Amino acid sequence: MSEYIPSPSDWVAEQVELYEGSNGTQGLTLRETGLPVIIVTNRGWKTGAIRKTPLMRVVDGNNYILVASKGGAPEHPFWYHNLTADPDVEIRDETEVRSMRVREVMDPVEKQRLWKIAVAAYPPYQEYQDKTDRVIPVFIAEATG
Ligand code: F42
Repeated sequence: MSEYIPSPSDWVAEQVELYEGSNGTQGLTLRETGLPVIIVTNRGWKTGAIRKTPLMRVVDGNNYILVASKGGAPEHPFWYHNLTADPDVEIRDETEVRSMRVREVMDPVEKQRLWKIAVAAYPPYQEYQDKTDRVIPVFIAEATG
């Protein structure tokens, strides 16, 4: 069983600790925004380690939209590479944990539709995209089985 390596970014690791440690009853929002957050458990493509990545909760029906924004940084977040290498993840949404499979959304029409939903849920995503020439990737996570 691979080990869990917490994020080196303290506030992120602390949110995961509180969210998971409370079985999905605390630490459920992005700090003072009050906006809901999910925890995506993914596998490090280099280390094989378990990584836990909080993301904004953006839903499309029963699916989740995962936005690799990283605050509009010039490079993708590491978890983008993890998901690309191994699309099988676990998503914790409060007390519910589901096995899901992700795929990067490549079709421009589908991406436009999902991007609109994501920006409506978390408007800063648009600011992030406006401030970088990196095209922010979007994944859709669908239930497996
Ligand atoms: N980030 C987003 O991109 N989108 C969001 O909607 C979002 C919401 C959010 C809400 C709450 C919260 O607490 C954080 C939130 N974040 C959001 C931040 C998100 O959780 C990540 O911290 C951020 O996106 C950066 O992702 P990252 O995977 O680049 O994280 C870094 C800090 C990290 O964990 N680095 C590790 C390290 O040791 O430096 C490596 C992690 C890793 O996956 N390593 C791979 C491995 O094999 O283990 C190898 C990776 C490689 O390519 O080398």
